[in-house]
Amino acid sequence: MRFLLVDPPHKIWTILRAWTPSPGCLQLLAYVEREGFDIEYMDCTLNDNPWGDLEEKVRREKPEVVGISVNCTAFIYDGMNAASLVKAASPQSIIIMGGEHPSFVAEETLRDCPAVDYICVGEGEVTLAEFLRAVEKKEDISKVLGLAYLDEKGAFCYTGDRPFIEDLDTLPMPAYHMAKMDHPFIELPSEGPRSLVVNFSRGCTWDCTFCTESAFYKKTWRNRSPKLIADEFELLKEKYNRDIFYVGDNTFNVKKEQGIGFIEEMLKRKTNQHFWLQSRADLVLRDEDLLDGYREAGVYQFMMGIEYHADSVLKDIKKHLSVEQARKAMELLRKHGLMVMATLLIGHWEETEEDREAFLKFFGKYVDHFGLNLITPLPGTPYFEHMKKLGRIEDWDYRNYDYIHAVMATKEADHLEQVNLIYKDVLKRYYWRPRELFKLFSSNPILRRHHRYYITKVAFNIMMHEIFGTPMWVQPNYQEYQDYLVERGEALPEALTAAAK
Ligand code: B12
Ligand code: SF4
Repeated sequence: MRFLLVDPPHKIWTILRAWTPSPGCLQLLAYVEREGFDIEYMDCTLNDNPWGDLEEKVRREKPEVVGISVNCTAFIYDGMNAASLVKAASPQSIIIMGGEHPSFVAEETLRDCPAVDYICVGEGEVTLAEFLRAVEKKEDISKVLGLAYLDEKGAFCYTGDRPFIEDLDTLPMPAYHMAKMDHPFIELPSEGPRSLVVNFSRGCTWDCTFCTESAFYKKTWRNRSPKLIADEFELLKEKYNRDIFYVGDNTFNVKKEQGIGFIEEMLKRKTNQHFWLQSRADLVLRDEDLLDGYREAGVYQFMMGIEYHADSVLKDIKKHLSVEQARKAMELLRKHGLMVMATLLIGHWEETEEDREAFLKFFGKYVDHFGLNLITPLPGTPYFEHMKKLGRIEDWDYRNYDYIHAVMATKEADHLEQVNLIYKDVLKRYYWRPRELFKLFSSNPILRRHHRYYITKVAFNIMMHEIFGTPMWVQPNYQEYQDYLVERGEALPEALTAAAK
């Protein structure tokens, strides 16, 4: 039984310009490898000829099962195109897709992309292993929990919820040995070539209306123990020379003990690694006594979803935070020598120019890094359902659901293009303040590096694009799927060309 897990070809985000092997894929691979399956991994974004290499590999090897991973809504068409291409190259291969977005909209995805045979709904490890076993032994697949599919008559079937894995420590070490860890794309350019994205915990116990993480894990949180986290960091240092990490856990320290354990382990191991963690302002306040410990253990930055400078908006999105708490947490972090990255949401329905002025004034004072986003109705969230009901969603092209393209207008700016201009304007007004420009010469090397990267690469690229129409940055090997189909020349089955998204 041969299984190929595919992370489809994606366009790397212009702002981060970062790529990383998906922690979810590496975890799935490690799990099914331990279960004894013959597996392979293809992170197509890294291939010189992403679509061509995928087609060629599948045509040649005809794996029995091909898994396709889609973790962002904005990536769903890449996943569907990859599924169509795989099906055309090897019609007998069974295709199973997984990840947050297809889990939330399983029926829509199956109907939109007939090449997808099954969708794994929710956490993937156990479902995938049971699914592969059932295919191998030709057993009844409808008995495997967590699967969605269309039956012969086209009716939507769901086998039922797969319970969450109780103890994440029972999972094996992610399969870094299967990733192209020395590929030059694998880094966060703002953090340097020895950086990487990792993920240890799953979920969050809050319920902010726009958040997929809390919806996907049904408001639960499970963590990996600090000892295993430290083992993973040690491996990444020793074997892969990585020492700067963006820890993708949405809320690293839901429990205080997680922070205590992490600090103790990292201080004990003395690996001299550096971490950018994510948390909430109220948890930073709760854990004030740990902040020095975090810094000594290598943490240099906390990213917090502070979102907005007005309590009314925080209440609307159910942030369960006050602006005052946010302000105190930002001050506290800086007092303890930790940098503040605030992720922020603009583009609210009632928002006015005066609000944005106040927004810039407030955040301009307290943040080291400005994570500006447009509030986006991601399928699966209560916010999506609410906006859909109100008829406010104007753009249904999921490619634009990446937090930097407007898909909804506001009361004041009634065209999406106006909202896009507002977004760019706020970004510009923030970055071109003297205070930000001084950061280019900061004595803090990490802050200096970040700002040099954002201003000289990202902001400059956007400015040149706007003034002279020079192209926006895109990774050198990027190819649109449609262009691949055209370039490929030889006729493809009509169904495949018609299915191209
Ligand atoms: C790593 C990561 C990235 C990497 C992408 C790496 C990659 N190869 O895909 C980078 C840094 C490039 C990235 C970028 C973006 N990201 Co990102 N990212 C993450 C992060 C931190 C971790 C994902 C992960 O591995 N999670 C852990 C694993 C366990 O979960 P999982 O991936 O869901 O996988 C499980 C299941 O879904 C399932 N599964 C998944 N695939 C498959 C496949 C099969 C066959 C099966 C059976 C099962 C299965 O099984 C897995 C194990 O249980 C998450 C946040 C988070 N904590 O999840 C955000 C997250 C996925 N990103 C998000 C977003 C929006 C983005 C961006 C589009 C914009 C932004 N503001 O950041 C950008 C731009 C993308 C681009 N064009 O570059 C959102 C997605 C929300 C959504 N529905 O769209 C998330 C959830 C963050 C958030 N809370 O908002 N990201
Ligand atoms: S605190 Fe963050 S991770 Fe938790 S529900 Fe809110 S936005 Fe999601």
